[in-house]
Parts: sequence; C-alpha cells; structure tokens
Amino acid sequence: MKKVIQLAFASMIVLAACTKTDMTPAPQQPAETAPAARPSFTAKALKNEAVNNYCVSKGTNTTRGYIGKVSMETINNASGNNGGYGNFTGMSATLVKADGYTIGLTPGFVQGAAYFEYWTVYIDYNQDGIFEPNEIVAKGHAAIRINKSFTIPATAKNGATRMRIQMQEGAQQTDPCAVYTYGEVEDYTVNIVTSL
Ligand SMILES: [Ca+2]
Ligand SMILES: [Ca+2]
Repeated sequence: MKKVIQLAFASMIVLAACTKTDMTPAPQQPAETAPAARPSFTAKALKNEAVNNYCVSKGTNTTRGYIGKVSMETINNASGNNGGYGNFTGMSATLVKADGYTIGLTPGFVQGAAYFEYWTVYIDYNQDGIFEPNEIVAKGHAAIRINKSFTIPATAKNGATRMRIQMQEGAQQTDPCAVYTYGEVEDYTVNIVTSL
C-alpha cells in the first residue's frame, strides 16, 4: 500500500513537471515564415459585400424612437432598440433584377409616446461601397408602420451588397453617412440575382 502511494505521488510530480513544461510559451515563429491566410475563392466571392468599407451612420439617442422592425422577403427582423445602430448584415434577402418588392418599416418607441419618423432606405446597387442618391429605394414618414415598394434596376450588379436603413425623428435624413441625434440606423445584406 505504501509503495502504491509513493508511486502515485511520484507520478503526480512527473505530471506537474510536464504541465509546467507545457505551459512555457513556444518560441515565436518569425513572421516571414508564418503561412499567409488564404481565403478560398468561394469565400472571397461571398465576402464581396464585406470588403466594401461602408461609412458609419447612426443615431445617438433612441428616446424619440428606434427601428422596431424591418420586413422584406426573408428579412423579418423585430430588432427592437439597438441604441442607435444595428448591424444585421448577417441577415439577407435575395432580390431579382427588374422585380418589385415591398419593405415594411416599423418604428418602436420607448415610453409609448409616438413621434413622426422619417425613413431613407438605400441599396448599394453598383457595389462601389457608396450609397448614391439614385440608390435610394424607399423614403417616407409616419408614426406607425409604412410599406414602401420598389423595383430592382436591371442595371444592378449581381451579388451580395448592402442595404442601409436610416430612421430619423422629425426630418428626412439626406446624408447616408450621417451621425445624428434622434433615431436609428440598421444595415442588412441583399443578394442581387438575374433570376431565381
Ligand atoms: Ca432596431
Ligand atoms: Ca453605390
């Protein structure tokens, strides 16, 4: 019995020694020899939308309303209060060129008080990373949900691109890169195709 205990104790020491050795940091590989990360061709194509470094736009105060819900095809997002900005680019809808779609825009309010909310919706159709005036797909204002219809231009570029939704209290926002006080911005992904 005593020998067994001694053996067990000896193994514990060996184990402890090994653990200690394992914990010493491995020597750093020189940066030159580290293999470069190579995204696969498919991954690169799918990430096309993410490559564009879109400007920041957000509200800084949601006490006069936030984007409560966005509905369009497979996007049906009761986002609630995101504090002025919600990044939902992980959500996407596939839209066919020359086809018509409707987007539902619902404001949310903090304490029951309703305000007039002005909406501006962009889709970066040419995928250049800039929201241009001719890429505004919906505009409108109300204190309740509005539904706006639009048609995807035949000239839109195929692939994943960004949809930006701005909601501002009291006035139409005309700068897609604006940081403003009352309201919220949400970004989504849309996938433009020639046909399904
Ligand atoms: Ca929201
Ligand atoms: Ca553009």
